[in-house]
Amino acid sequence: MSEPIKVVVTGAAGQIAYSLLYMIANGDVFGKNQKIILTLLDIPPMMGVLEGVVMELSDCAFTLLTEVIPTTDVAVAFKDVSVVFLVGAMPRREGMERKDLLSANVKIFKVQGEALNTYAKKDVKVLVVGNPANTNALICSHYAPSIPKENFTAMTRLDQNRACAQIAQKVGSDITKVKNLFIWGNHSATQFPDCSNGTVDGKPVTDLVDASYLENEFVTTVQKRGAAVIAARKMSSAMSAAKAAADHVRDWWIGTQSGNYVSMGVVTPKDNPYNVPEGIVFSFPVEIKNKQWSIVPGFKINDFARSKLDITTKELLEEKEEAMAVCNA
Ligand code: NAX
Repeated sequence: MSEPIKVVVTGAAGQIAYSLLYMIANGDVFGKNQKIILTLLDIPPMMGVLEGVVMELSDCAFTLLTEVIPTTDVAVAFKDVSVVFLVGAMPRREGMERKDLLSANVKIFKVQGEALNTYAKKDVKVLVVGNPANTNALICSHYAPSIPKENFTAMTRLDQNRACAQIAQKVGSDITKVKNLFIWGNHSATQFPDCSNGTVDGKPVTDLVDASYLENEFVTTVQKRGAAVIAARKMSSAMSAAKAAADHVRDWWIGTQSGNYVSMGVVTPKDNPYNVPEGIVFSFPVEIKNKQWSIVPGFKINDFARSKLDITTKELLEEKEEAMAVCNA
């Protein structure tokens, strides 16, 4: 059994955390041999609810949990932390687009970036789930200059999982046979879910499903899936978001399998293989070895795909500008 690691979940009294905490404490993310000190950060009005979550974690009798620390203090939460799930933010409600949330939420991620800079381990791994996730991750990293930019990522794994589920249903396949569907760009309605490199049981998706479905209905279904869940449930995706956060961090911690890549929002490096502008958080196909991600080069980007990448890039550049203006105000 390894030494315990400190893991923080923010928004710990919220609905995504309610599913996510179970997965972390049960060993689904860091493995069944990794003990965990679980720190739960939320805001003062939620402390009563959080107390109930702490009781339930206790009542689950998880063998891997060495300690559970509920707090409202970022200094307590982030001190010597190894892994952070930044979930806490104002959620999107019916009829709201993610842009509406930007100015409220970006300030939270500025404060949390500064706190991570001061208190966290320098090799801390940070996953941003709270929306607008890509731009929040960028702001968080910007205000934590002592931590490498590679250590901040944004979640597009839910979109990837949604894309895989749509294709599995379309061709009548077991989901485990669907590989290498990627999400490019922003976790928003401009994201580009891309099947052009995907396979089902080793066969190209493009040979199994007609191009017009892949370029139209498939793209919009994945782009608008979050809104569809809100319309049906009157609340945003929670169980599926928690599962995706667990998938994202498990792959970051343990590594991806050879030839089976995953989508992650990462701070774009200068010379990235897909000519995306430097310094935005953009979702690419990545592989992960020794807890380091790298963008997988060489996937074909046809004219249709390039036009989609350009749209989502434009949105991310605009969000960045807006977010920096809010932070500098
Ligand atoms: P909830 O409203 O259920 O929970 C959010 C929690 O965050 C609340 O308990 C709230 O008190 C807390 N919070 C607010 N400000 C905080 C702060 N400064 N520090 C710590 N905690 C704070 O929302 P939930 O459904 O759990 O969603 C959380 C976030 O995930 C939202 O921003 C939502 O939009 C986003 N999502 C992101 C997804 C993605 O794929 N990247 C998909 C699902 C989800 O929509």
